[in-house]
Amino acid sequence: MANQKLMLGDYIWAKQLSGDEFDIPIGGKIVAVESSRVKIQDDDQKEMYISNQQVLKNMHVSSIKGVEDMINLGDLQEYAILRNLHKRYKEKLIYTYTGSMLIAINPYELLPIYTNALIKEYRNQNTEDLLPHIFAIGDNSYSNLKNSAKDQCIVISGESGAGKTESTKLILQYLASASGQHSWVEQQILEANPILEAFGNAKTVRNDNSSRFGKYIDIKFNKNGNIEGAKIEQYLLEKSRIVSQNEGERNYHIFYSMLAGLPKEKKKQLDLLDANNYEYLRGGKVLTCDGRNEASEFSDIMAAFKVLNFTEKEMSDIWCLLSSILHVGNIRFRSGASSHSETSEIADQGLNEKISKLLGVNKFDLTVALTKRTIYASGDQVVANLSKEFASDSRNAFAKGIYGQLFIFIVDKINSAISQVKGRGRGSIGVLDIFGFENFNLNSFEQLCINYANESLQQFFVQHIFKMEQEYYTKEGINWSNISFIDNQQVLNLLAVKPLNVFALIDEESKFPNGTDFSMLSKMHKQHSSHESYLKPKSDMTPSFGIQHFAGGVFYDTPGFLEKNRDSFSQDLKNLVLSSRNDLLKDIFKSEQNAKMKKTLSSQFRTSLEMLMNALNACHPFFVRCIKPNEFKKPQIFDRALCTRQLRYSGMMETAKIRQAGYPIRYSYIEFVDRFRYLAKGIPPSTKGGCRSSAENICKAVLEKRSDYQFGNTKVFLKHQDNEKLEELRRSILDRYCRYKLDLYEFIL
Ligand code: AD9
Ligand code: MG
Repeated sequence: MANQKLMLGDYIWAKQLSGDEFDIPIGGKIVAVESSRVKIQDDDQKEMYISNQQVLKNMHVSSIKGVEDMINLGDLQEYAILRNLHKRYKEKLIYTYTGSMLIAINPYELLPIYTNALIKEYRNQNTEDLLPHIFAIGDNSYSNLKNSAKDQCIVISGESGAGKTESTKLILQYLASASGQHSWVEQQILEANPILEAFGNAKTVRNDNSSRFGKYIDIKFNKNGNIEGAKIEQYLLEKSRIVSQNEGERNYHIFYSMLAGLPKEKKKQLDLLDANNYEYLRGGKVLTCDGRNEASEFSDIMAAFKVLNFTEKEMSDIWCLLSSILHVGNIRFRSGASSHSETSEIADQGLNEKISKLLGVNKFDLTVALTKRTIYASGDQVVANLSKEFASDSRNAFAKGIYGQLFIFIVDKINSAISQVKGRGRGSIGVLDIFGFENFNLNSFEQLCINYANESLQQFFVQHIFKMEQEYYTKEGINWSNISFIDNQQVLNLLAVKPLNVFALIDEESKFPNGTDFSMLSKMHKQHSSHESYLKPKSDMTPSFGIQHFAGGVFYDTPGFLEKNRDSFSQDLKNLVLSSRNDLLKDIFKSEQNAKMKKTLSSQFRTSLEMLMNALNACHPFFVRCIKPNEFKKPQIFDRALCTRQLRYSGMMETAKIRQAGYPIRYSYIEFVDRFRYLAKGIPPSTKGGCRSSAENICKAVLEKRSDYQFGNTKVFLKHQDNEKLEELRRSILDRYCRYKLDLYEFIL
């Protein structure tokens, strides 16, 4: 924006010279003007010099003030979205709408905005008169349900530590309070959470209370709008954490709580010592978690178990299985005596005895199940010895299998307590707290599943915002028929729809006895290389393939894929648990026993994802996008690059793209007349009224006849080029005036 007059007090957008990876323009207020540069103050109150060449344009009035709903940003661009959030975050306004979507930026401090009094305000007043809030989303979904009897869903997404689980809890708190009965089942639904968090959350480097599974809680309401029950669906618990943790991370909270909270006699009976005695708890080199009091957590968990009808026997069996897992982790193998092949045996027979007793199995059978493997081939059975290394793998598979099944059992048990719903009722509100898009240095099968889920949700989301944009045009009485948008159906087809799609190939190879990660990869390359969303690694030697996801390209390392997908628990281990005298152990593997052919992990996951998508599609959706503002878990720090990345991953920036396809610049008639009335002759000030016809006259006088602009019921809708033309003319008129009489500038603005 060279050769133009920049003025003190103006708000401008400027290109940053030492910008971050995204190079998003910054916004700021001019606080000093020099001949070839200006000094601006940004949203962190930082001052910096900007050369005239860096200046892009003046800020739209809506951006200067900031808006509660980004739909009202007159210039909806990435930089405007980012600045609006930044400005508000600094003012401790962590919530901002984009239509019915809510953006929530983790404050990393306790704000005084979650009181019961506030819940009442959101319930009793028009939410449009109140600040954007997670309670308003709860309230809108609840009111919608009551008024329309259509099922509602709230999709909460964001990356690890962004605040999804906290938001989920706040919504549940709101719904329980709003529906207002304080019934037993409400209590039970709220008490499910401490149990789920104990068994499914852990300290990670990103979040001290990271959920390692996805969940969908569907809350059912009766005809009067009271909570009647709920159903929890869980997705893809991270089982690898049971046996190993990265540095600085822990195993699931429940282990530490159990060790801190169980009475002495019980611990003795289970042969439990302190946490540092267990290999499975030592992997990450940390045993404690800041701000967590394990003993008091334990009593909360016990109380919650009781509320959810877990019997004394079940609880006792749960401690028994968890203790066994810890003991199993301490099993070491040594090479066996046989000289023919590599064999192994359990080094510590005392430990073997202890575990056998706890699990109610024969100690000889336990040794055999861990150190040998029966191979079934063309009707014959051959028993092979396992080396020390393979025996350790088998031990880990055993521990992961037990914990995984235990987790499923616990969720089922909770469901049996809370899902006693009679009849159809009024409908339901579902809350989805799911893992966001992931792209690490090393991505594996789990990331492929997670990103596939996000790809499906993105499709759902884009369709929704596109519809929302259309509805806005309709409301304004504007023709929107020529607007199209790009969706990600292509990627979904590649992953799971077209013949021999990525998941189908993985599954096929998993079932094929001779299938290997390598044979799977070569089939994959052969089948999909020409697909536009399929990425081949730079070198043919690299064992990976890539997918161009909506949020960026991700390469997946294939070693281990088939093993993970088979999710196998050897027949030997299965036979062992089925021979157990421990009721719970037998019970949790019952479903495994009945299934003739075990389903692969990806087919289980795809089935549950399909069911989820069907459920969501039948609902009126709300979206909550949680944003992590910085990597330090600290309040008041807004890292622009980090936030931009998340806004893009979350698809939030799609709203800008869809907007660009239509009429991106909007002014209310008053704003328009205030800003541009000097561009045409004889236009009265906005205070005199008649703004719509004034706006029409201005456009007629300034813009070309063939220009594509429209007059809506409350706003003028413009394309970028027309807006620029108006701005340019305005600047040159101001410039001319300013040379003579500076005051007029204030007057016109
Ligand atoms: V993960 O993908 O499960 O690892 P979440 O669920 O997105 O992650 P979580 O809700 O657990 O993140 O939030 C992380 C931490 O941020 C919490 O433990 C709180 O310390 C903090 N947080 C999140 N939301 C709020 C809030 N509204 N107010 C205050 C918050 N603190
Ligand atoms: Mg979470």
